[in-house]
Amino acid sequence: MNIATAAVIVTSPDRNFVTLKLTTDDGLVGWGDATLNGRELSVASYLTDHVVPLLIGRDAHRIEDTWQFLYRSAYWRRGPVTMAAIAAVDVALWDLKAKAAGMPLYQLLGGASRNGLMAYGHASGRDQEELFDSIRLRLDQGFRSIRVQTSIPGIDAVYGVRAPAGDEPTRYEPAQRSAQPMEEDWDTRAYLRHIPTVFEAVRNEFGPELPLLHDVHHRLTPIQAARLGKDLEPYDLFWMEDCTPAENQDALRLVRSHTTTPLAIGEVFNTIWDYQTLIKDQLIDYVRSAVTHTGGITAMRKLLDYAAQYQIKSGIHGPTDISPVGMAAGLHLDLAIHNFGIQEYMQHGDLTNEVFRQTFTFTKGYLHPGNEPGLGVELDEEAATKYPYKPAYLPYNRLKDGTVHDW
Ligand code: GCO
Ligand code: MG
Repeated sequence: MNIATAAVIVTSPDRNFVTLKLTTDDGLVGWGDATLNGRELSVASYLTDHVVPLLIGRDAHRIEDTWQFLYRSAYWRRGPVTMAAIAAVDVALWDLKAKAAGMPLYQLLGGASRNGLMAYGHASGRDQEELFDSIRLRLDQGFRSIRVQTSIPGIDAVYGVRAPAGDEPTRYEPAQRSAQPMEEDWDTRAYLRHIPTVFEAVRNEFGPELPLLHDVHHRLTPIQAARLGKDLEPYDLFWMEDCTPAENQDALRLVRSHTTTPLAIGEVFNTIWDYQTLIKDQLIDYVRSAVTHTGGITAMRKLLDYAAQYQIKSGIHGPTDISPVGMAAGLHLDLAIHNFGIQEYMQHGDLTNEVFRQTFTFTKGYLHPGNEPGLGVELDEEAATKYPYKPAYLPYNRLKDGTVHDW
């Protein structure tokens, strides 16, 4: 089973996606997700210019060897572009191997460790009424865990809050199709004052059972994050996510020593090394990496097995900028590992679902990758050509005095 062709497909149904298609000499097709939000064409070029020529003629069964070859032979290791490119190759090879075996991928990873994967949905609102409506909508859709984000009085646009009324009420898409990133504003003191009042209101309305999550999106210093974690303790969060910018792993030591609110981190990490201190010193509770951005199934399996030794669980990143191919890869891994925690499920739009034909299911709050051989996702190339690439950027933040802050 040698690789005969490798092609990179860029398509923009509801948003931009980069997909790698590998074809073997015996006619099997494997898919890998290489989407890096706002920097899509860099990964497409990395693959087309530097990886595709190396793949032709290689034995598609040699997944570990191909991973090591791509990681080590580049000399320049790590980084989101490199690791997304390696991930795409790795996931496409796992798709091929599972198709060759006639099994869903999770079977090759050791088989199911559970019946389904608890997923959390996103709720947000510009005020309490909108937020409560949004939570009710997610509950009606079957979600049993909810991420809560709200507007902050005094701040015009806040991460995670859906577009103004008139748009589809549940759709939140962080990247905007435009030539320049949108500018948003930020005020940490206003945020720290407001958020605990939101969770108090949500608990009072929806009761003590519902798992609630919150994404801080890298906005705080360690001492600010420690305070927020403490202030949120009465509301029993499932996790507080990305509370500080992720580069400094030791920052979490200070947060950890002040609060029992569980901590999740890592959607912008791309290797196991970004977690080394966090895991061995048990500074976090959940690993937020995406298969797509962390070197694929091969690397994520090692990362999550390492985390398991320290009772740290998975919380795989599942926003809309992970394509259905990347999403399915995460679901197969989630089902197989022992230390599954929760899976983010942001739900793709109709156009995306037209381009990527999927077999994973969402029933009563639980995801399942399905039982088709491989990943269970096929890209419809004809449909993909209808949606050419459109430049889109994530927003960025400035403080009131104009200083650039973390988005
Ligand atoms: C999440 C994330 C996303 C990111 C986006 C950036 O927790 O789902 O924070 O919404 O902002 O994936 O590309
Ligand atoms: Mg996040």
